[in-house]
Amino acid sequence: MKVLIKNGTIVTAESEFIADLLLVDGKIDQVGNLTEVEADQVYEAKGKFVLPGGVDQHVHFSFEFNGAKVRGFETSNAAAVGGTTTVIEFVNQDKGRGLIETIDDYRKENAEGIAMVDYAFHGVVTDPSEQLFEDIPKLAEAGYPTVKLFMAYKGMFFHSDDDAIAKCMELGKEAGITMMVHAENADLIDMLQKKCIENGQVEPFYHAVSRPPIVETEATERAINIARLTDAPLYVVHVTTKGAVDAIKRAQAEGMRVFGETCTHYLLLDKSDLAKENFEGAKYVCSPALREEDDRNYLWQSIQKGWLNAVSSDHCGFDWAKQKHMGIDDFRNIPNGAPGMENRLGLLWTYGVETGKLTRSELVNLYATNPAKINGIDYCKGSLEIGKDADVVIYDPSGEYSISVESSLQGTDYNSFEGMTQKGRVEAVFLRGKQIVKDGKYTGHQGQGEFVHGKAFGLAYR
Ligand code: DUC
Ligand code: ZN
Ligand code: ZN
Repeated sequence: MKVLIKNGTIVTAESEFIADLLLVDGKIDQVGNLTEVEADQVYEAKGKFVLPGGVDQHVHFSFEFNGAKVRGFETSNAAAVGGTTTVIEFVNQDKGRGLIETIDDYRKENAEGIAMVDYAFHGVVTDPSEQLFEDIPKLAEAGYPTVKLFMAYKGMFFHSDDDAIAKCMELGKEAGITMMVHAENADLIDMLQKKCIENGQVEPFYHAVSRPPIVETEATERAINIARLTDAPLYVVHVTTKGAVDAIKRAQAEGMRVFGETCTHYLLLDKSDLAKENFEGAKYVCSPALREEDDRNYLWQSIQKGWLNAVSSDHCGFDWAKQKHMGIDDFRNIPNGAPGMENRLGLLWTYGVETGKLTRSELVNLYATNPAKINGIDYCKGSLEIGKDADVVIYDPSGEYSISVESSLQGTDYNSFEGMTQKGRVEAVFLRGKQIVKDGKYTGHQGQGEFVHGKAFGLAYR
């Protein structure tokens, strides 16, 4: 099967130029002036931008909070219409089992035959047992070269102590496995939460009050110190605050291999959203908490300067009417997380590229190329180089749209970015050469997504 995308402006992480792109049997085959080439499908892309399919390295399709479970891979067509062709999902280790068997089983039951975009996995440590430690050197062979540990969430089954982080780093570095942390100080949050509740401060806004920037800064610094002690690389997920970015910058200046990402909602939403009336604020309860303007501005600067390496969605699809309402009397019971995989590219385009904060190449690097490298899937994903998977997005920069839950495929009853303007839109998407989005609408089918085998020694080791 040959697809010829003609006359578009091809955007790579380095440059942009007008050219044709030929996709053959699911791979990028040629880039250039291809007027003589015959194809089964010709797509006219004049005036449009041709981007690599996005890699969203931080989505939750199985996260559970107080018994509430997020929407799963059956909603992954929302990623596709948002220009993401690969998602990387976090899978909690089953207690008493190793990570590899847990993820293998999860993959068969929850992703195969259901996913509508390609997918890979990060393991999440819940049980720092011998089984886990024996698995770490074998993770790359299984295709799962990244592992996350939660420093936050005291008392919850997925919380990890510092000794587990150190042990995982020690073992991981030999095998090229990247350790990732959710960096927030669990003890301090627990103390601040109790204080709020004792004072009758039970509303969603106090979620943010009990998780101030300093709890993230402290944990980020601690994680960096553990990485220093063990001489291992570190990847910090969802960085939201200046103090944490500065800790990462200092470590990088020392020559340490410390990397980080931020997420669309931390760039664009505000702590004041949590104060919305009639429990609307619960829609914005995610962790770390939303910040204020000074931190947001610093995050934009951080992605411009390369202090942070990627922008993810941290998509976490709880609904508001039932699940978020579990915390109507106590913000601690509101499931943490916000949906967003559908809007990542449109938002970065509108509020990054269109405002002059990002070049189109910087956007491509942050939303596709770097995430592929970080997770060891850049041998096939994240760029439009010849030989790579033909995952291609056609972005039409014309027109303005209003983001709304009404048109959303995320399967939740709200959209975190409701009412915000989006400039341009994802017009078409090809997944390994097959068109899965036409005229902005999903046209693929369940099970079309395939597992992507992650390789060891990702960006943090290069
Ligand atoms: N934070 C969230 O907001 N959701 C999922 C997990 C997390 O750490
Ligand atoms: Zn997290
Ligand atoms: Zn997350």
